[in-house]
Amino acid sequence: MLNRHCLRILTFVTALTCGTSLAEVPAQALYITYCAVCHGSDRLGGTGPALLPQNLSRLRASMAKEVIADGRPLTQMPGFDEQLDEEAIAALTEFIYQPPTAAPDWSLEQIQASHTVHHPEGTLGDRPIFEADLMNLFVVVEQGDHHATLLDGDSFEPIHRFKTRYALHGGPKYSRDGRYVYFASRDGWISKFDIYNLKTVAEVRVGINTRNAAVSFNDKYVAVGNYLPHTLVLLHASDLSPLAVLPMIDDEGNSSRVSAVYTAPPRGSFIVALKDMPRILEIPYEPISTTQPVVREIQLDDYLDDFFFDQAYTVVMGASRPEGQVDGNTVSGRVIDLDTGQKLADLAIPGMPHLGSGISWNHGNSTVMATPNLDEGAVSIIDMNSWRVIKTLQTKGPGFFMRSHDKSPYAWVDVFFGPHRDVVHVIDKQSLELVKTLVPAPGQTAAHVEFTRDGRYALLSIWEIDGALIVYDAHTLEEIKRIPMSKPSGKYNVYNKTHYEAGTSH
Ligand code: DHE
Repeated sequence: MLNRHCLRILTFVTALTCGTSLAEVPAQALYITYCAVCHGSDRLGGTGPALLPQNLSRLRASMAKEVIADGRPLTQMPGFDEQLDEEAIAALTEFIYQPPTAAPDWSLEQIQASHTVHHPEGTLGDRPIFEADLMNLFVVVEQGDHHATLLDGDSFEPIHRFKTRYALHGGPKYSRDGRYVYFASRDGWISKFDIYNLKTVAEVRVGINTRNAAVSFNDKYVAVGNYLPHTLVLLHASDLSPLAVLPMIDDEGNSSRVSAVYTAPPRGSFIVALKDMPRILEIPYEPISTTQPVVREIQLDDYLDDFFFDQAYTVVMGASRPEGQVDGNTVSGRVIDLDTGQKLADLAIPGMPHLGSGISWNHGNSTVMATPNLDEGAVSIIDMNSWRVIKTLQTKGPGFFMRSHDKSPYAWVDVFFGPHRDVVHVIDKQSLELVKTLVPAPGQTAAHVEFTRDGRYALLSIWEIDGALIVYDAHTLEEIKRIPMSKPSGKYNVYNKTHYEAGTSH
């Protein structure tokens, strides 16, 4: 018996053989013929990524057309310009940006069906198969060809380069001993990689459009936040087997996307930011294993996401989306006490602070927090006792990532957007002044700095397909080494991440 897909292909083939122009073939039939085998008949993804509006929100339609016509270099995506004319490519593009008729779901059964254990626990050796300071390793994500490089943080020599899932997002997370690293892809894949043995040990697909993953400080659980469907998924960290799917639905039946999930080691809990509900959720690590996790709700006055936590995880700063007005001042953030659930302060920062990229350090008798701004060329420096903005530094354009290290006198901030995206600013942490502006590769985006374990060197990405990782002496600000890489994005030092360094994102 012919199923619906066969029927569509048949309609399409018949249309062609009858001399019908491609323009008359329904876009859905084109999709089934050319795309479904890799991207799934329901557009939820397969060997290729999901092709739904939510997954494509970061790809311009003009670029999508180019990819359909010419393919994507260094991936399995071929070009179709010989089979499809301009009108057919335009119709296909329009089709993939249309929402599906029914909201797609991704159930516990589908998660279970995707779960694969390549190397069960105990089957691989317990010692690293290479020599290096295991606490000074970096994982560098290379977006250009969807790979990651394990880099020795002393010699700055790559140890191993391996394939990742398509379009990783958010920082990869380490187990406490630094042996395992967990990656999340925007398409919902979570992968667990054994650094000692240089092997991916388990994988599971937990959603259709995923935000990020967090690992509990007791190394037992992985929590993953999804935009699609509206769920938080809890996994066993040992083999990534699913434990629970928590729909983000309130008593009235309203549901919300998860903006991000964070682990809060001193609290022994996960903290969940919601995009469409004015509340924060807290889920203690225990008793998650009962599959009836306790969920504490903190009600808010407005919608907050993009969180920055103080080092003790007693206070969270969240960005208000959209920003509000209090006493005639623009308020773009709130400070919430996580124990009492009370609002401590409004943050009077203009524009759109990128709090998730914020860093903190001691300054005089206080602690300050600095955040770039996604809307404006400004870095806001906030006193964490008074919650007042004590300084606003003008930069050459909106920045995305900020970084420092306890042992470094400097904080680095990139200029991610605009004509000066090749520029990186260096800020003196005591004078709170810009002391140097570097242009590492004129005309090429320079972004995302991370420090070595001892803070002596700062590593920066030239965020281009033919890009590079540049190693700087973090004191003299001189370039030490340039390592070619394919659009390197984030880089993550095992020590700084597992010790929750104040100068790095957590
Ligand atoms: Fe990210 C981290 C949200 C766009 C690269 N990004 C995060 C985190 C959040 C977030 C909540 C922290 C999670 C974590 O690390 O576990 N990012 C968002 C957005 O809401 C936004 C603005 C829009 C979106 O489409 O998601 C966004 N992010 C981007 C990009 O366009 C970037 C530059 C390229 C990309 O990879 O898509 C980007 N985000 C990153 C990186 C981190 C990140 C490299 C990890 C930072 C770190 O150093 O830890």
